[in-house]
Amino acid sequence: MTQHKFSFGLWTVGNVGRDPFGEPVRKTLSPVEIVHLLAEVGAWGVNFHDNDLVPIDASASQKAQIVTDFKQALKDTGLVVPMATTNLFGDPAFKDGAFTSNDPAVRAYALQKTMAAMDLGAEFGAKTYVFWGGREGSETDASKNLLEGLKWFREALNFLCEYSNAQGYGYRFALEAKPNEPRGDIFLPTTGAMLGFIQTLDQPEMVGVNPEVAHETMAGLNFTHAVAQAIDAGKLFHIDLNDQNSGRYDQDYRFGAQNYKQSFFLVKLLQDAGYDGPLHFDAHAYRSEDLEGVKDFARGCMRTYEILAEKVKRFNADAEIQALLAQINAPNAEVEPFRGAYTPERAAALKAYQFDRQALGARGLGYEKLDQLTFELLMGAR
Ligand code: 3MF
Ligand code: MG
Ligand code: MG
Ligand code: MG
Repeated sequence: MTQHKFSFGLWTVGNVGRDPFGEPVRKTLSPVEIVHLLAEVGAWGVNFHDNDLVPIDASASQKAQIVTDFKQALKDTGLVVPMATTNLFGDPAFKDGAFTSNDPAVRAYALQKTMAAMDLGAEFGAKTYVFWGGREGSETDASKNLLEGLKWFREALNFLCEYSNAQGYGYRFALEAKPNEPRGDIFLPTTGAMLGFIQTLDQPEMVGVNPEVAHETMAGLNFTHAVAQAIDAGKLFHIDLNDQNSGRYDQDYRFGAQNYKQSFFLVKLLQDAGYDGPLHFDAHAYRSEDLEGVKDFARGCMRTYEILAEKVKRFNADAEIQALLAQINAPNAEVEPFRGAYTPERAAALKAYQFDRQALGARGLGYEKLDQLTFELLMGAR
């Protein structure tokens, strides 16, 4: 279990099972209890929002005690804190957003709260700082100047990049998109939108993304494709793994609980690309579970990733699958000269070449067979 950097947020295994229609079904665990639970199930790291660790109205002395106890728990268990983040969505002050609230005092408070949370994360050695926009968005666009909103969000991130550097924290920022919740409409709702936005920042090299399976999936998008775009851009700084049915509420299921095949392709992408950052499970146990069920949930997330990583190895070593892929991707010497950067000669040669269009369209691609072999491999039938 230690080969991968598996981490969980305090809010994940600590989830008490409250939902919009029902009260908590599990008792609140303290941060120290959660660290010990995570150590017991074999996790590597623990992440937190500022207020998962330190309640929003804690006094300075309460905070100092909490920090001391948490540090001791980390020391006792060997768990690390790879990532920290800010809760900019729970408090009523953020009902109209944080960095994009129309109220300049809320925007200033959001900056202040984030600096304090960055200080807290840095105390525990966190190197990734996540920004999930939460309530950055609107219900009615009558209420928002959308261009101002984007400008305010940019100003906040530019400010915080400078703050991180000035403090010597060495953070990399990871922006997390989520399309369907909790506002009526959310700004920058997809990983692709975040990637576009990052290029407009003062220090784009400091900022990447933290995509989450459930978030792209709930919008009916292919999450693995979003992650591929992030990897291609050199921007996959962190990842939130879980599972989700398309078109449903925010389910945050155990990784791999629903979409086995899609989870496999995601793990394959990560493994083949050599992603070696944290694998964070942003998920929680079914509401039906007690504390033992929470441990089953956490172990299940990690074990499913391990099993799928093993399946990736088998897929990459499977002679029949690899022969089929080699055939599908066979080079074609005749068109080889047309590949590469533009030159006037290459363009002229390509324009003059006669393609057999009918033959191109007539060729069967063998994807049915490939997909069936993939299914059989995943089911343990080969
Ligand atoms: C919401 C989320 C968030 C973010 C977190 C920052 C509560 O659906 O996914 O989890 O991941 O705020 O990482
Ligand atoms: Mg989420
Ligand atoms: Mg959620
Ligand atoms: Mg998340």
